[in-house]
Amino acid sequence: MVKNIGVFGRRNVGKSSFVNTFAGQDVSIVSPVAGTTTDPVRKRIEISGVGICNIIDTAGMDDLGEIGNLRMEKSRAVMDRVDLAILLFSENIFGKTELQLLEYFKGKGIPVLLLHNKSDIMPLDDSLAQELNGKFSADVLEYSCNLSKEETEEEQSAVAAMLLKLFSAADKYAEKPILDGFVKKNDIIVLVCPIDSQAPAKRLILPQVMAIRDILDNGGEAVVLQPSQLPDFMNKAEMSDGGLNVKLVVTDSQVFAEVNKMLPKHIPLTSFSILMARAKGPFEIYLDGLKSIDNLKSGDRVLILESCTHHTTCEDIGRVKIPGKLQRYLAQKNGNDDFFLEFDFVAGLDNMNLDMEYKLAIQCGGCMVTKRELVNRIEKLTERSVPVTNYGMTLAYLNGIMERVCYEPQR
Ligand SMILES: Nc1nc2c(ncn2[C@@H]2O[C@H](COP(=O)(O)OP(=O)(O)OP(=O)(O)O)[C@@H](O)[C@H]2O)c(=O)[nH]1
Ligand SMILES: [Mg+2]
Repeated sequence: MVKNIGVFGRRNVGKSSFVNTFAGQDVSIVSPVAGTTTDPVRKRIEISGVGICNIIDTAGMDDLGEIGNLRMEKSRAVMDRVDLAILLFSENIFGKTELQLLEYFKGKGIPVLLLHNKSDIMPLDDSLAQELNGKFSADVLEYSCNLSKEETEEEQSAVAAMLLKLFSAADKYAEKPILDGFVKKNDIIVLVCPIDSQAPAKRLILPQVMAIRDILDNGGEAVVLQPSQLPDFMNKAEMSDGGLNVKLVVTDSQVFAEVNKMLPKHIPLTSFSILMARAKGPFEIYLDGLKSIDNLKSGDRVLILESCTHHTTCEDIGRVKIPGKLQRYLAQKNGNDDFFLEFDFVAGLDNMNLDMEYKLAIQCGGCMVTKRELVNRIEKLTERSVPVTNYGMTLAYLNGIMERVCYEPQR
C-alpha cells in the first residue's frame, strides 16, 4: 500500500526545499517569499525500507488573510489523509503553529517526525530537542537543504531510517478493523450469534457489534442469525437468482463445530475470536505459538493471561475450559493419562513473573485493553523466547478446526 507522507510547518521553514532534496528532483517551487506554496504538491517516491510513498508538500500553517485561509484549508485536508507527518521547523522556533500541528497528529495517532531544518545556519538547540523528546516522545532530527551531495545522502538515510522506525511502530500498534480486508461493497457476511445462557442480557457482545459496524462501513450486508437459522438462510441464499454473494460466515467459537457441519465447505468460515486476535493481537506470533502446543511435556508450566477481570465467560474459558481441554488433548496425544501441566494465571495487566520458565503463554482476546498494551506485554514474553498464543486460537486448535478457519481474505 502506498503511504502518504505530508510535510507541514509554518511558511518559509523550507518545506518545499526539503521535498525537493528528499525526492532528489525539483518538485516544488522554492523562494524566500513566505507563502510560495499554495496548493498541496505531491510526488511519488521510493523510500528505502519503507516502499513507495506519496510525499506531499503543503502551504504554511501560519498563513494570513483570506487567501491564506484558503491555502491552509487545503493543507488541513491533507492532514486528514496522511499516514505520517513530517513537521518542519527551523531556527529553534517551536511555537503555537508547531504545537497545534503536533497535538493534532498525536491526537489522531498519526506518527510524526520532527525535522529541524536550516541547521546549517542555526543548529538545533539541545535543550529544545530534549524538551520535545521528553514532553511529546517525539523524535527530532537535524536537517539542512544546503549540504554537499555526500552529506545530503547521509541525511537522507537518517530520515529514511527514522521513517521506517515510525511506520513499523505505528503498524505494530494499529488496531485493524475486525473484518479488515474481508468486506467489499454488496458482500454478504453472515454473523452467527447464539443467544443462549452465556449471552449477555439484551445486548450483543463487542466483537459482534464491531463486525456489524465494519460491514456497514464497507457497504456490505450483515445477516445476523442464531445457529438454528443458518441452514434455512443458506438454502434461501442458494435458491435465489444467481445465488447470493455470501463471502464469509463468522460464528461464535462455542458453536463452530455445529456451524461447520451445516455450512457448505466452499463458504469461508471463521470465528469472532479469531477475527479479534487478528485485528488486535500480534497474529503472526499467535499462529507461531500454536505450534508449541504439541511440544508441551508433562509438568511444563503454562501462563494464562487474562486481560479483563470482569467477564465471567472469559474467566471460565481461561481458568477452566482451556486448562482442561489442553491437558486432555495432550494426555490423549501422548497416551499418558497422568499428563499434567502447571498453570499460572495473571489477571488484568498485572505483572508477570518472568523468572518462571514458561513453555507457553495463552492470552485472552484482550477486548478491554488497547493493542499497544497487549503487544507490549506479549513482547516481554517473546523476548524471553516464550511462545505466545491466544484463547480463541487455542480452542480452535484443540477442537481440530484451525484448518477450517479462514483468517485471510481469499482474493
Ligand atoms: N540556509 C538554508 N536555507 C534554506 C534551507 N531550506 C530552505 N532554505 C531557504 O528558505 C527559503 C524558503 O524555502 P521554501 O522551501 O520555499 O520554504 P517553504 O516552507 O516551502 O515556504 P512556503 O511554501 O512559503 O510555506 C528559501 O529561500 C530556501 O532557499 C536550509 O536548509 N538552509
Ligand atoms: Mg513551499
